[in-house]
Amino acid sequence: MPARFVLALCIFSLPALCFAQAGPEIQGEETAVLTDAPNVPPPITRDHPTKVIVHLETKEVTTRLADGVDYTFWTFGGQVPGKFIRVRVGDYVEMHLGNHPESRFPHNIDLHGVTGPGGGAAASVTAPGQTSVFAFKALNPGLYVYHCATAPVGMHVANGMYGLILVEPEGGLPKVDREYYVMQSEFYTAGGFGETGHQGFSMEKALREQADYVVFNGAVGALMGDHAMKGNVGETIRLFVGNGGPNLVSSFHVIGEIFDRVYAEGSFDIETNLQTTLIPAGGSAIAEFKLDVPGTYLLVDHSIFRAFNKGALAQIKADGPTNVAIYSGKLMEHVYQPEGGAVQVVATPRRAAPPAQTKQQRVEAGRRVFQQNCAACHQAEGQGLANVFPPLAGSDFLNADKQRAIGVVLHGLSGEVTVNGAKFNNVMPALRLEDPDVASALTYIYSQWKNAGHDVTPADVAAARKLPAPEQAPAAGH
Ligand code: HEC
Ligand SMILES: [Cu+2]
Repeated sequence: MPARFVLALCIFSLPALCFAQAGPEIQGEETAVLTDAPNVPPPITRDHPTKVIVHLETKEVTTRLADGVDYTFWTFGGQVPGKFIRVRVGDYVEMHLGNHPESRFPHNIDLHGVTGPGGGAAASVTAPGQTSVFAFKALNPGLYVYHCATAPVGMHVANGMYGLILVEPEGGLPKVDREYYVMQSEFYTAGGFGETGHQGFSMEKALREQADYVVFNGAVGALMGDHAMKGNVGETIRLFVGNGGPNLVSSFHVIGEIFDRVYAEGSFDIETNLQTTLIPAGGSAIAEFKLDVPGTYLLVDHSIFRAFNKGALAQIKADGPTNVAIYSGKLMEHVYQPEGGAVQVVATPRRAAPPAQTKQQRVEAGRRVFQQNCAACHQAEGQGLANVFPPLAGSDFLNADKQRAIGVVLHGLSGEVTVNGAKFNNVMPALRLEDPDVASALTYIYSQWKNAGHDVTPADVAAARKLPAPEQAPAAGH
């Protein structure tokens, strides 16, 4: 085809033909399969580039940020993070960005996988009720963040406007058993963490980078409990992880797993055997690991207060047979213990004083056991932490059943529990304490904060140890 004729076609709106001139030929046309997190579109099996049409809709929706907390999210596709887009290197992508008629603001899209000014931002500014179309060739393979870049950019991103686009390399990615889409981001709300009701965006906190919430997939607990990601022992998991920011860098870590392979920062250069990988704001990583032993694995931002106090927790539940050659099942690795090694009572220091004999002695001895082993999570006055750690002070759950309370300390607790009308769905690890310490801690707790005053003796604990562990949702104590 004569060059001048091709140029004329380029100008007169047949750009696919232009691209056909550079690199392998574009063959055919398809509409992209888009998915909501944590799902990922199927791998690409084509061995040639094609024209891919992507229909993406920006939409402002009010929904759950945490239990009892609503937020008005601005989204790509109705959910945070935005739809996952999967194409192949060399593809010619025609992006149709529609802005829902009920939107209050114009939006656009800047894809980090685009070579061209603004990553498509200026070409895609779209008023409510309109659609913009632009096209680009996916020149570089990688896992890329896309986000809204309409002014004020920070606010559009802070409200939830980001997602991931995967540009597969030639020949695709190695086959794995399961792929998931996880995106971290933070929210700046008028009220503090857990303050109920509809919460507006706080520009002031965003400027100071003081996030109230740091979450995976747009809400506290979005990937916990019934919504946990799943796998089986023997399977290899691939996580496509993005960080929407707007401000914070993620120290992405899976408690109890080592990443066999990481495509750091979303580039297809492989690093092996990593514990924690940094994901910049506006960046990504692909982490792969084989599930060797069953249990619940926690995804965290290892800037750890974000995990246990601001929501940056997600779960993968692995089913299958135990393998004591790899993991004995007696050493707890599921939950990180903030401050003072709360759970790590490998050996309680020997006391000069004889073991507590009377109830009063147990109350006195129990104060220390409580402070060293329980207070990091349940707080100094047993008041707990909204949405994360249930209270022990005045706890109806605790007071109703002394046997059950002993069991909680011995075996841990997970799955949903309701304490004083509030729901918790978190993981308490089994605590490795000796019987007299368990007895003292509980006797102390029962004697405090208007609790029921039960006496728990070492004999009670010894008897409870002989009973089988109660059934629990995730395998907290195995
Ligand atoms: C690593 C954090 C952590 C530590 C340390 C911890 N707990 Fe818990 N505890 C939790 C979590 C989380 C739950 C709720 C579990 C769920 O949602 O299923 C819980 C629940 C409980 C409950 C039942 C709910 C309630 O509030 O009555 C009791 C009783 C309890 N813990 C007692 C203790 C005692 C006693 C200690 C110290 C000996 C202790 N915990 C140490 C995290 C912890
Ligand atoms: Cu926007």
